[in-house]
Amino acid sequence: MKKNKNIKKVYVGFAADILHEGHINILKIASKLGEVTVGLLTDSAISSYKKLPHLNYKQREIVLKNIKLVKKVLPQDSLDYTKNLLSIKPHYVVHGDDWKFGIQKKIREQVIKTLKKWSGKLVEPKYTKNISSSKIKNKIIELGTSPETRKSKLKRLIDAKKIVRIIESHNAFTGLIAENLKLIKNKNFLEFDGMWSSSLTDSAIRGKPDNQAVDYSTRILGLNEILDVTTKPIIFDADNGGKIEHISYLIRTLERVGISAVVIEDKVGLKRNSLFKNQVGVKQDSIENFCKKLKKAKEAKISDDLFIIARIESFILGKDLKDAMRRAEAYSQAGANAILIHSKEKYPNQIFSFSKNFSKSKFFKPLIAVPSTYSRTYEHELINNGFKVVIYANHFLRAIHPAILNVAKMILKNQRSFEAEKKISSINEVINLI
Ligand code: SPV
Ligand code: MG
Repeated sequence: MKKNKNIKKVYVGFAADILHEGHINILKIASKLGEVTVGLLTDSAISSYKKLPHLNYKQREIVLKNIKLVKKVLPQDSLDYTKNLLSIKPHYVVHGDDWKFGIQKKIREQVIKTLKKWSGKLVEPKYTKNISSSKIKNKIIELGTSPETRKSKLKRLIDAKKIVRIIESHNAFTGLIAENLKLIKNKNFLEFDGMWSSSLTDSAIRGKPDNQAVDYSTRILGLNEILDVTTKPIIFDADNGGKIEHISYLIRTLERVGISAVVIEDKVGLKRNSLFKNQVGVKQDSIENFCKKLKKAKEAKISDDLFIIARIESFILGKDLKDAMRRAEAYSQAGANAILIHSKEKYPNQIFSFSKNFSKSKFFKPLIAVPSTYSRTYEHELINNGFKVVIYANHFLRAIHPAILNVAKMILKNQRSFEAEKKISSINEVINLI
């Protein structure tokens, strides 16, 4: 059958995570103008300006393809419409008039400019009031999340984002800050993507050294309080995973509560924090033994969504790139889903030479950096050097420490708390956080 040349082409850009009557209204208007192609934003396009969608691209595509008002669904891999518009050359683009302001204003201007090239038109129906995906999503956040949904988020973020930004959280209060803080900088939406459950800060808040004196059960009790009030994914620092005979129980417990990733480091014996200057007496595991541990951990997990992350301590213990590479390839073959390459140098040269080498390996896995000592390093440098996850491993604890000391000194010195008022949040601010 010949294609009817008089049928007009209509383009609609959608994230379409939670479809509501506002979307249907747009589609009805669009389908009256001609055949509708939906440019469906990919997960990575969406996460460039707001949270990862609840439904992944494939799930959203299925829903849209089965709506009779829609003729075709195509991926739109950036917020900018230009690439798709140039290839389709639609007669019309339809979008709610809400994008005249805010973060999408520039995108709209670019659409108008592009459409001009073939005299295409922008049609902007009035925005449907009191309904938006963001409002529905906030309601969902109030309801919380399920372990399954939370667990799968890290893997999805790694697939969708240039870099996944993780911050240490050692209690529910800091968890809430990681969960809720959002910033717009140069029209970019910025937030933390998830939380790091650190052995160092979990020990420090209990007044104990980071040598596994605080056992897993105690740490998981604290973790539960964070899980109660947040929805973002959590990476658990499991030190060396404990005894090989016990590791499957740890993995199962963590998976059951909805942890997204477990980091296991290749050290043996009494644990000492990796950032300690003196690492005398600290031993690295043999490759063979550590691979056995990784395999056990892999066998214990139920779903592919849970990441087992192998942490390489070669650079911490003064060993060279060759050693780190040998381990990375072996750990990857043993089933690690990602590699955390640790370093306590002031500059990232060590980990960058590692990533350069490892990226050429057929056993390459996503890389994780912990820039505690090389804190001058920007996230864009990590991205350019092949890193997928950055963990700010202890910063909330280090933020609290000087603040508390300072206020404690002020109260002691002045023998009243008035002077400290300007250094602390108001009671209202604290109440409103919760
Ligand atoms: C932690 O935060 O407990 C870590 C990272 O394991 S480090 O302190 O650098 O060892
Ligand atoms: Mg640790």
